[in-house]
Amino acid sequence: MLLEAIHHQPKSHYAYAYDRETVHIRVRTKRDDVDHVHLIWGDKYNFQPETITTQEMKKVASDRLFDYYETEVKPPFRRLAYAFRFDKDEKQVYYNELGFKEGSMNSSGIGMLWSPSGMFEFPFLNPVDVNEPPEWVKDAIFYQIFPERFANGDPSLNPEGVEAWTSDAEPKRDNFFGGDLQGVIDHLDYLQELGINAIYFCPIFEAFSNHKYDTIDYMRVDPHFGDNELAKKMVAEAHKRGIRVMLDAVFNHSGYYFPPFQDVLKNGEKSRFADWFHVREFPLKTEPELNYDTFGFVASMPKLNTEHPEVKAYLLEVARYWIEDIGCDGWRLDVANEVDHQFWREFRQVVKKANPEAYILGEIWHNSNAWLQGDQFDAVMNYPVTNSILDFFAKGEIDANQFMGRIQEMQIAYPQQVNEVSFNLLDSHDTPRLLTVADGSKELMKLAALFQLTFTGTPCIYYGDEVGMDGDHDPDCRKPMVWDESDQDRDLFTFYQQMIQLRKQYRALRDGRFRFLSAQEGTAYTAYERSDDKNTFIIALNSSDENVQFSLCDLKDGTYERVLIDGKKENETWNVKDCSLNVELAPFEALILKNKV
Ligand code: ARE
Repeated sequence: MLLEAIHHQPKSHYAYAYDRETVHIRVRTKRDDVDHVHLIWGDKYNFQPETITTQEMKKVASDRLFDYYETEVKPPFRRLAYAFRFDKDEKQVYYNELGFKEGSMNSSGIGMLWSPSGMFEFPFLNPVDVNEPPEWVKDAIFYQIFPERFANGDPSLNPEGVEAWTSDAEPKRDNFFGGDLQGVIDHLDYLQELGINAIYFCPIFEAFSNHKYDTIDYMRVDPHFGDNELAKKMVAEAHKRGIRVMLDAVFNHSGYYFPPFQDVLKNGEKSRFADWFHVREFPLKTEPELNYDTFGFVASMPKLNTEHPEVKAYLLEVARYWIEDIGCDGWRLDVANEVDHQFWREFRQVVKKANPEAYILGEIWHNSNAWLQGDQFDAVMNYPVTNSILDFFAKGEIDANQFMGRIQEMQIAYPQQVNEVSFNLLDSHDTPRLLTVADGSKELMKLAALFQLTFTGTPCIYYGDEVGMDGDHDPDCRKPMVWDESDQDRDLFTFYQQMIQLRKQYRALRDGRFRFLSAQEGTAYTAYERSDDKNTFIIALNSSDENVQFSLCDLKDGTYERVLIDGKKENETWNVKDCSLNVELAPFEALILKNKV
């Protein structure tokens, strides 16, 4: 047993409150190194041999190097003292805060270990500290809209020099096509037909550029998009159709034409806004290098000093206004990891007070645990999962075993309630489109989307993917939406519609348990199970261009029916006997089986 590989950290994603009565405990071991792991737990004020419970932990994830075990406990007095026991062959090793001890519980020496002061502790489960993301997000299927490119509903608002909305239009860094909020309202029925029930809007506030990440006025809808009244109407119209609305908060930096920044440019040190930004010396200059902080090295995006009380008060009022007065359901936070944690803690208080059900989503491309402890964000844009899905299904760069490792590594990286509302996207306005990443292969695109739509977490579809739009890196991924049905891929639309419908119909596909059933080294096929108390789905996906045959084991016996998606016509029945099933898949085939009830 490699003790050096064993890891546990109290009060972290290894030991956290899942809800107001349940604590999840996890521990890591070297991969394939132990036979069993047990959690030994009791009340920290009554930790006696007679009162402690020993319960087996379940192996829930494995990556290349490690296995991860998990169990849940509902401590009657909301507090815990605990230790672990690892079994391998005849050997037993105990592990608590004092370290490791070999032997049986009664053997000499172990007694020492059992003083409560040596145990790991979960000191108290205080309800206010429980990370409780809004329930609705588990059921949400988001659709991302880049407002300048979705639909032009009011040409009278067009910016000067607007270009024609054609299927071969070429998006550039600085050209405009005239998309607006009326255009969105006009197409809410389309979105309803597709089945999505939440929209993520890229910024809609007044700004200079076509992407609007360079805000001029945070309290005002961009005049080329409409006005605040129209935004309110749009939100109400969306709500009528059961669609929630999330806006983009660009609080890390303002735009160049943000009046306080203009004032600093003009008045330098004497400006009453001089401390609103991070200026190293006055007057401001951009050559030979910037003497103020910005987003990246973009001179037109000066970084806001979110520690400054006035800046804070201003931005927190913005946060409140769009939720409380306009009725929006959440915020996506731009460049979230470069803004101070303290600001986000206060932001959360304000937003949740305005609407306790609001969703707070950080834009962070990396492991984000520091923001996901319940005091800042509900979730982050789950780019590590995006990249794993793309690398396996769309690019074929990793095998099933590496795919499983990377997916499970992310699942174990966060508390489970965070995974349940993680924002799982396959592309966005910042990346090439899914179809382009899949090198134009619709079959591979469908497999990636199928995984996304049957996986734990909240899926988001980038506008136009559902009708076969392609596009490379920004700005190419921001083409005007294809509205002419004859130019739309209707087969793809139907596929998305069916998958969305399926996810909406079965809770097991949203927040049910997820486990891999097949993920062999060197293979380009995988299988997994989603299940809850009622339904069990077995899903097998072949992203290779060959017929494949494999067997699955450790399944629930019974009769399963094939779920008919993607043009499959025949009704098929499958039997799982002795917990196993043989599967044969044609090239790029997807098989979804559901237990017959
Ligand atoms: C424009 C051009 C780019 C050019 C850039 C620099 O389009 O091609 O490289 O200028 O001059 C917005 C616009 C962009 C615009 C940018 C600057 O949408 O079109 O780029 O402003 O004017 C990192 C950040 C992450 C950020 C991405 C882009 O961590 O927060 O970079 N994403 C948000 C938005 C963007 C937005 C901004 C930030 C600025 O979603 O749309 O850009 O408000 C790795 C790293 C990540 C990195 C990621 C992507 O994985 O780990 O940290 O994200 O790559 O680069």
